Amino acid sequence: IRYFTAGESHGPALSAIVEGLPAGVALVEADINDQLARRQQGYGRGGRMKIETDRAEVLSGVRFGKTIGSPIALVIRNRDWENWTTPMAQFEDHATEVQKITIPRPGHADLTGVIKYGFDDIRPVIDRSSARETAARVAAGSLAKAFLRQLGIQIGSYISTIGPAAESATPASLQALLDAGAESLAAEADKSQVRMLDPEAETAAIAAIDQAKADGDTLGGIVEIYITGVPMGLGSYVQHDRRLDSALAAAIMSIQAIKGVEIGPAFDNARKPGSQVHDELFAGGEKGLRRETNRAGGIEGSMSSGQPIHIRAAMKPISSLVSPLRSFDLATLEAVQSRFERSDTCAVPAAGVVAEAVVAPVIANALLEKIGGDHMAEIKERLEAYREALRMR
Ligand code: EPS
Repeated sequence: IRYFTAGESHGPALSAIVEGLPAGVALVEADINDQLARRQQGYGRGGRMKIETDRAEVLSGVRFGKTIGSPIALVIRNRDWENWTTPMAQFEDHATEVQKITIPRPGHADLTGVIKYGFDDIRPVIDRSSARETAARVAAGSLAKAFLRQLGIQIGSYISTIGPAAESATPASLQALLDAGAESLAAEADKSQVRMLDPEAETAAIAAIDQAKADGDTLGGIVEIYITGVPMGLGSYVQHDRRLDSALAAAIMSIQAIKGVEIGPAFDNARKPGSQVHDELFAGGEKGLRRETNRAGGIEGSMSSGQPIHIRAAMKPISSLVSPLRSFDLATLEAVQSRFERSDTCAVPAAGVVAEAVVAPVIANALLEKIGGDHMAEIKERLEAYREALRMR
C-alpha cells in the first residue's frame, strides 16, 4: 500500500491517492469520516476546527461498499477555501493585492522552507507544512485500518502526558482494554476531551491547556499507540529496510511536530540492566509459547513478537504562538516579534488519531509481505492458516 497526499491548508481541498489496497475490503463512509471527525476533536484546538467538518469524497476504487483493488482517490474539501480564493488563487496573479508574509515563526518550517524554495513570501510554506495535511493522511490510513480490522488487527491510542505534568502511571484499565482490542482502548480514550485514560491526569492537562491559552502559549505531549492482533513474524531482521520497528518509527516521525519516537519504554529501558528489560520466554502448558511481560513493546529483532505493539511518540508544542518570540523580517532583516498565524493551543489528542492512521499502512504492508494475496477471501484464508500454524507450536 502506497499513498500520497496533496493540498494546501487554505487551498480548495486536500486529497490522497491510496494504491495497493487489496480487493474486497468492505468499507462504509463512516470508516473514513468517523476517523476524520476524531482528528478534529480535542481540548485546546483553535478556530479552524470550528469552520471545518471534514468529510472525504471517494472518487475511485470502491464499488458497492467494497474496494476493487484499483487506486482509491479521496478528496476533503476545505470549507475555509471560500475565504482564501484571492491569497491562494491558482492562476490569477493577485501578488500586488495580497500582503506578503515575511516574518518566519521560530520552530516552524517557515524560514528554511522559504530559503529552500526561493520564495519571498512564506505563505506557500505555511500552507503545505501545516498539520492540516494530516486530514488527508487520516483518510488514507482509515482504509488500511478497516482492512486490518477485518483481519482482527486493531490500532488505538491514548494520551499519557500533556504539558509540564509528570508522566502518569500506566492506567490500570489498559490491559483489559488491549485484551478487547486496541480500538476499545481508542474508544475509551475518545470519551475524554484530551483522550486520556487517567481522570487525574485529564484534569491537570485541561488546567495546563487553559493556562497555556491564557499565556498565549502552546503545549506538547506524549502519545501512546497500540496495535493488537498482529501475528508473530511481521518484518525481518535480515535487512535494514525490512525492519518493522524502523518502518513504524519513520511513519510516526513523519507526523508534523513529532520529534521523538520509541518502541515500548525504550528510553526507560536504556537506564536499566538487561535482567530487568528482557521479556522471559515460556512454552508448554495450556498457554503455549509466550512472554509474560511486554517491555519490548511487541517487537523483538525488528519482527512482531505476537504481543501488542506499543509505540510512544513525543509531540513538541505547536510553534505558532500568540505571545511572540524573537524573529526577523526577511524583507528588511530587521529584528521583530514573530507574527501569529491562527493555530491550536494543543493538538496532542489529534496527534494520537493521526498516529493510528499512519501506522496502519505499515502494518498492512508487513502483513501482505508475509502472507501475500490480492483479495480479502484469499488473505483471510492465508492469515488463518498462518495463525493456526503458530497455535500448533
Ligand atoms: C489544522 C489546521 C490549521 C491549523 C493547524 C492544524 O488551520 P489554520 O492554519 O487555518 O488555523 O489550525 O495547523 C498547525 C498547527 C500548523 O502549525 O500549521 C488542522 O486541520 O489540523
